[in-house]
Amino acid sequence: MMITKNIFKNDFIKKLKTERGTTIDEATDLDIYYALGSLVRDYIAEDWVNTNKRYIKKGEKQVYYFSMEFLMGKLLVSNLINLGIKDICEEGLKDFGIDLEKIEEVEKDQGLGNGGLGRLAACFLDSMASIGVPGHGCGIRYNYGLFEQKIIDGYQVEFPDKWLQYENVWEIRKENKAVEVKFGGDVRVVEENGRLKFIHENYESVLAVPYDTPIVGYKNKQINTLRLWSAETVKRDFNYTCFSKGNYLKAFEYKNSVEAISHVLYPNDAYEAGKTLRLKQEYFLVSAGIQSIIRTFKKRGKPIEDFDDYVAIHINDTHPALAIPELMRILMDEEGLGWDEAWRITTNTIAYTNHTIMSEALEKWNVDIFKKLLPRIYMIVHEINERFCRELWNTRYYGNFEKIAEMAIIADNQVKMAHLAIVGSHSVNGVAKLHTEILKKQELKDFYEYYPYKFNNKTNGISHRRWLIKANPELTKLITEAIGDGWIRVPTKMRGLLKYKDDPSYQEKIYTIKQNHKIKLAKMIKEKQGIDVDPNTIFDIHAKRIHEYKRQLLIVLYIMYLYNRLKEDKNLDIYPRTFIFAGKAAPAYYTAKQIIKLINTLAKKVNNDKDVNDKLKVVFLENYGVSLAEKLITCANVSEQVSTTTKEASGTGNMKFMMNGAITIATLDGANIDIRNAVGDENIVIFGLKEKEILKLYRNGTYNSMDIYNNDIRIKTILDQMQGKSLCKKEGEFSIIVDSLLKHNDEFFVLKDFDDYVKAQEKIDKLYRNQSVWQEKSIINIGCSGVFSSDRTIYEYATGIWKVNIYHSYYK
Ligand code: B1H
Repeated sequence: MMITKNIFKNDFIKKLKTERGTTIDEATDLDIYYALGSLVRDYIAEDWVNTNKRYIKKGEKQVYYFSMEFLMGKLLVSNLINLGIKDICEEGLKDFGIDLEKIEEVEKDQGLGNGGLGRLAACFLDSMASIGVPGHGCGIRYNYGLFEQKIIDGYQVEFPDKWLQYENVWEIRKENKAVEVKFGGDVRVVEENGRLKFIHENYESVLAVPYDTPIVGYKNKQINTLRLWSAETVKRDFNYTCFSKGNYLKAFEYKNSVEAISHVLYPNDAYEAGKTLRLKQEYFLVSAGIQSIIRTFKKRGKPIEDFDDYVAIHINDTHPALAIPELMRILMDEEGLGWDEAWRITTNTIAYTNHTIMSEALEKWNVDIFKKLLPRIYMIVHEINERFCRELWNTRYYGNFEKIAEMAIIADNQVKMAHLAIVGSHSVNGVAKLHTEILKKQELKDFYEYYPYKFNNKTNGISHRRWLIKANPELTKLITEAIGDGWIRVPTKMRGLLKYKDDPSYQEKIYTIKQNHKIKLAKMIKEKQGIDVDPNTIFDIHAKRIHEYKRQLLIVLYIMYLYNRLKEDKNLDIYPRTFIFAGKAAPAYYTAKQIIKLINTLAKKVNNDKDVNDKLKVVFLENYGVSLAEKLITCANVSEQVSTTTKEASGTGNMKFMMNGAITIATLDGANIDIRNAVGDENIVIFGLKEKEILKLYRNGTYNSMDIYNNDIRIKTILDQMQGKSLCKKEGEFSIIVDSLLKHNDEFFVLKDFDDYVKAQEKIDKLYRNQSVWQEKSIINIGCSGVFSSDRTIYEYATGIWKVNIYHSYYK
C-alpha cells in the first residue's frame, strides 16, 4: 500500500480516537507518540507476516544472532525512515502543528546493553533486514536496562532504568510460543534398548515467554524479528504446588527467584563478575532460543539431520556459548541422534565472535556452581572436553600434558567458555584487523595453530541509516544533493564526495551543518548545566564507557596541562577548545567512578576561572546512551580514540564520528587502524606507542612510570596538583588515580604516551586554523566512511560465515 500524506493524516486521527480516546486538540505528547507508534506497527504488520511466510515457503536458511545485549535506542523515527515514510509523516504532523522531534523525546531508549557489543548487535539487525538476510535477534527482555546515570556533586549516581514503565508499543507478547527452561535437579541415567537415556528430574521450571519486535528493512518490505525472552513462573507450579500446600511465602519466594532471571542487565562492559544469576540468564536465553528454533525448524517438515543446512546460529561473544551443549542436548536427548551426528550438526551451525582479549572479561565458570545449576549441560560439556583432549593427545600433542591442560575446556575447576566456543563452532572471528591478528598470534595462538581454518576477521561496522540518515538529516541531504541517493543502498558510493573535497562552496556547506549542530548542543548544555559553551571553539569529544584502558585520563592530563600553561600566560595562542566527555562507569568500578569525579572537578575549576575561560571549557554530559550519542556525534570536530594500543578490540564510536565529519585523534588500536587505512595518514592524527612497542614493554617489564614523573616537569606538576588540595579541597580524593599511575606503574601507559599526545593535539590546533584544509579532511573522512557501514560487515558474515542468501542483490 502506498501511504500518502492524506492517508497518513486520516489514519493518525483515527488512531488517536480509537487507541487513546482523544483528538488532535486534546492529545498530549504521550497520546501522540502512542498513536503514531501503533499506526506504524499497523503499517509494518502485513510485510512482517509476508516475510515470515516467504521464509517458510522458500525454505531459506535462517540466521539467529544470539546476544545478551541489544542496545536498540529509540525505534519510532528509525522505523519511519526504513519504511520510507518519515518525510510524509513529518509533514502530515506539521499540518497538525506537531513537531516529530519533540514527540520522539517521549519515547524511552531501549537500553538493553552496555556499550559497543550491544550496539553492534542492534546495528547488525538493521543491516540484516536492510540488505535482505533472513536474520533474527535472540535476547533477554530485561525489566531494567542499563542504569540511568545522574551526576550529583560531580559523582556518578545510578538510578533504575524504567523503560517498561509505560507500554512498549513495538513488542508483541507471544504467550502461545512460551517454552520451559529447566534448572538444577538430578540426572538419572537408564539403559533402554541398548542406549543410554538421560532423565532430568527434580528440576526447577521457568517459563520463557517471548516478546517479538519487528526489525524493518530499509524500503524493501523485509521485516525480520527480534525475539526477547521474559522469565515467568510456570503457572501450574506457582498456583498449585505451593499455594495448595498452604505455603504462601514460599510461593512468592519462588516467583521472585524466577523473575529475577530477566530482571536486570548486568552493568559491566568488558568485565565478568562470575555471578550465578548471570549464568542462569545465559542458559535461560540459550535454552529458550534454541528450543524455539528447533520448533520452527520442525514445522518445515525437514529431517533433523539437515538442520545445519537451514539454520545458522551466531553467538555474540561467549555469553551465549551454552548454545553449543544445549543444541547437543536437544539433538541427542530429544531428537534421538547419536553423539557424532549431533556434534557435526552443532559445529556446522554455530559461529562465534570474540570481542576482547582482556583477561578480566573472559568467562570462566566455577565447576561446582555450573554442575549444580545445569547438571545435564555439565555432563555434555564434560564429554566435549574429554573428546577434545583425547583428540589432541591422539593427533598433534601426544604426551604433551602441558599443552593439553592449557587448551582444555575444563581445567582448574573452571569451565572456560572461550575454549568451549572455539571447539564447538566452525568459525571464530575477531572484530578488526589488529584484533584478529592478536587473537591468532597471542591470545588464542594454540587454537589458531590447531584450527587455522576456523579463524577469520570481520571488521565491525555501524548502521549508516541510524548514525547518518537518522542522526544527521542535514548532512544526508547535502550528500544526496551532490552525488544522488545511490550511497544509501551501497554506502561505499559515498566516495563520490571526494570530488567535492576542495570545492569551497561545498566546504562551506559542510562547515555550516556542523556549526548548526554545535549551536544546538551548546544550547542544550546551557539549559541542562548552565555552562556557556561557544560553538566557535573546537568541539573535542570523547564519548564511551569509562574504563582505564580507554584512557579518559590521558585527555584529563592534557586539559590540566593546557590550563597550567594558560595560567602562566594568559595570551598563550591556543585555538579555543571545548572538551566534552560522556560515558557511564560500571557501578562497582571504583577507579572509573573517580575518573568521572575528576573530570567534573576539573570542569568546575576551569569553567569558573576567568583567566582561561575564553580558551578552555570542559563539559561532562550525563547519561550517555544511544539517543545522546545521536546528538553528540554530529557535533564533533575532533573524535578522541585514545585507548592503549592492543586493548580496544575495535571500537565503533570511532566510525560514527568519522562518518559525520570529525577528524580522529587516535592510537593505532582496533578499528582506528582500519580508519587510517581508509582515509590515509594525512586525514587522521595518529600518536602513541605502536603494537610491537607495547607488547615488548608488557613482556620485558622495563617500563617505570616514576621515571617519567621525575623527569617531565609537566607531569610532575599535574600529578602533584591532582594529589594535593589545589584541585579538590578533599585531600587525597584522587589518590586511587595517582596511585594507579605511579605506585602501580601505569598499567595503560598514560604517562608514556603523554608527550606524543600533546604533540598530536598541537597538530590538531594548527590544522583547525586553516579551515579549507580542515574541511577538506572532514569531507574525505565522510567520503571514506562507507566501508564502515554494518551493511558491509553483514555482507561479509552472510557470505563468509553463514552461507545464506542475500535477498537484495543490489548490495555487493
Ligand atoms: C566489548 C565486551 C563485553 N568487548 C563482557 N567485550 C560484558 C564483555 O557484560 N559483560 O560481561 C559486556 C561487554 N564488549 C566491545 O565490543 C569492545 O570493547 C569494543 O572494542 C568493540 O568495538 C565492541 C564490539 O565489537
